[in-house]
Amino acid sequence: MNRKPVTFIGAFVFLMLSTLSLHELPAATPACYSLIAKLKDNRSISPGSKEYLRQSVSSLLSPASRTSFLSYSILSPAKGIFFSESAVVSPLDGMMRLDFSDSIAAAMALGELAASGQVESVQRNYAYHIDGLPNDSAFSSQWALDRIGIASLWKQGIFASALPDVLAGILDTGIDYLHPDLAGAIATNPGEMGLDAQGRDKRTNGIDDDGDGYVDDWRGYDWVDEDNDPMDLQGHGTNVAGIIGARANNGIGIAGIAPVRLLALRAFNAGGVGSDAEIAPAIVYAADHGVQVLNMRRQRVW
Ligand SMILES: [Ca+2]
Ligand SMILES: [Ca+2]
Ligand SMILES: [Ca+2]
Repeated sequence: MNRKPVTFIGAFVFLMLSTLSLHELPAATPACYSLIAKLKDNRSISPGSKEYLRQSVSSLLSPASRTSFLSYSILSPAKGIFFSESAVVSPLDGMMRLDFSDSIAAAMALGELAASGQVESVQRNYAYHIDGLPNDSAFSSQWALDRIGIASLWKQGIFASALPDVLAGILDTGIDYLHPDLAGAIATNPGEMGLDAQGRDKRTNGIDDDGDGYVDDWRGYDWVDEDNDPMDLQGHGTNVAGIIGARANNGIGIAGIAPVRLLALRAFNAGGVGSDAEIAPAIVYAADHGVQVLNMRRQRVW
């Protein structure tokens, strides 16, 4: 395969990322209400003893923090086999989101957990807002296309043959996979398509047929609602997807950079906000599913 277009797209996305850099808000910004933590001994916990995990966290907290410790959730998709020795090793294994009643309690708990010596890692569950784009998608597209001199590459016919093999992850507010300019570009997961042994459609059989920890994830995934429907409820992700991969020469909408395949990774809600608890699993998923270029732009809001 001609690698030029891959390098080219990578450079373009890097340009987008670097020019619209992630900038932190001042330290006075209110803290979040939750933490991301990993206990040191999570691998030794016996199967099914989730209550033990909650108690383990509680035991490391002061009485004041303990009363404001509301709930926890596990970031690894393999929630059911999280404690098993046979669990697939993932960077997310053992990662928990710990929710507290307010930001002060979360801050106190962060210090207590860090000082306990019993956690492998602990941090705030930072939240981000997706970076804005001009409303006029045609304008932003035109700007980008001018800057990168895409026309000469189009004339050489480079993209048409090489790029359908390239998988680009759109880590954003989802993608409107029914949009006529994008429908043909949405990446699907072969492990969740076709018929299972009982003759049922793998897309809808309620089973994780490919064993990646996600049920029926045949066209991306949604970490906001924790379901297999990454439909864009905000518009930003669809816009980004279009700039990168809208089908060209079909008489509809705009022409994207190149006809890559687009994997929908929904980690930002309808308000354009997502946190580490949604973003981290989406990044791991992208890597596990062969994404070569990952597009993500955001700025921290707390
Ligand atoms: Ca699956
Ligand atoms: Ca399935
Ligand atoms: Ca959904």
